[in-house]
Amino acid sequence: MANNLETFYDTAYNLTLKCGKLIKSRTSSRTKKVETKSGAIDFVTETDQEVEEILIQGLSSAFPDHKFIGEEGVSQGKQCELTDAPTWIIDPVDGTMNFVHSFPHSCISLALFVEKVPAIGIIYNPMLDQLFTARKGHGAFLNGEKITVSGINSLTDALIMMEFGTSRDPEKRTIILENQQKLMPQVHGLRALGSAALNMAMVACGAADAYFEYGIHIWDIAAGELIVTEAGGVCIDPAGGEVDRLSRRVLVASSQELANQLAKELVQFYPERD
Ligand code: LIP
Repeated sequence: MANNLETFYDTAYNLTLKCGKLIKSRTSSRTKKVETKSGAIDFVTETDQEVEEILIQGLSSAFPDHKFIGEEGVSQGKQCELTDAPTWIIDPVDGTMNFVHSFPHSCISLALFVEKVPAIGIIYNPMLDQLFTARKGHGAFLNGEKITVSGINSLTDALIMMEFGTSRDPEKRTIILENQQKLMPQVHGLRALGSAALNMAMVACGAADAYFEYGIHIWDIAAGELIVTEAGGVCIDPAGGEVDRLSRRVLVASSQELANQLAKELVQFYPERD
């Protein structure tokens, strides 16, 4: 499988660069075709759909026995089922709201899971030419340079990423505001890039120290989990304990100590599982 992983990685890498060019060529367009999905501000564009099709077509022709979980396929009714088979987990444009507004923080998030654990992770922001990569056991990289988490192990020294999300659920919104109120006096600062994958990439390269969110999906976090852990960080459930990739909840941090402190502080929210 090791040799195969190299082939899987090389094929995914080249397809990601090809799709990045497509996204970058369209980011400044003011005539994007935008539709809504689960709610009034949960957007999908023709670029999201086209990139997912290119990735699935390219990977399935190269590896016919591989399976796929893609954001747009699932939103059109395909199964979101993770088996032991090699499975590509795809968010074709993570940060679609940012893409719609030409705000340059969107990325392709692509991961390969084998026997239900991540083996390859790729996060590519073509607008800023940031290519985050990881292969299990081989470390994490930004544009080919090795990256590591900050190692910060105290909330009082931490820059925390958290999101407002694209759901207008009043209970969730209340809990987001409660967590902002609780954390603001204790941490260095709160930030939101509008992309789960890019938030996780910031933790992986030490530009932020932790990120948590309720309401994300496996395709938002699949690549980021491996890139963070290969950079020396941790990925857990926001209440502590093992991450459950279909629970729509995630917390990553530069150290277990920081993860535990943050989990202890958070007001919890439990979305309906995928
Ligand atoms: C986005 C996530 C982000 C979340 C947004 C949205 P999308 O994914 O990356 O963390 O806050 O609500 O779900 O929809 O742009 O692929």
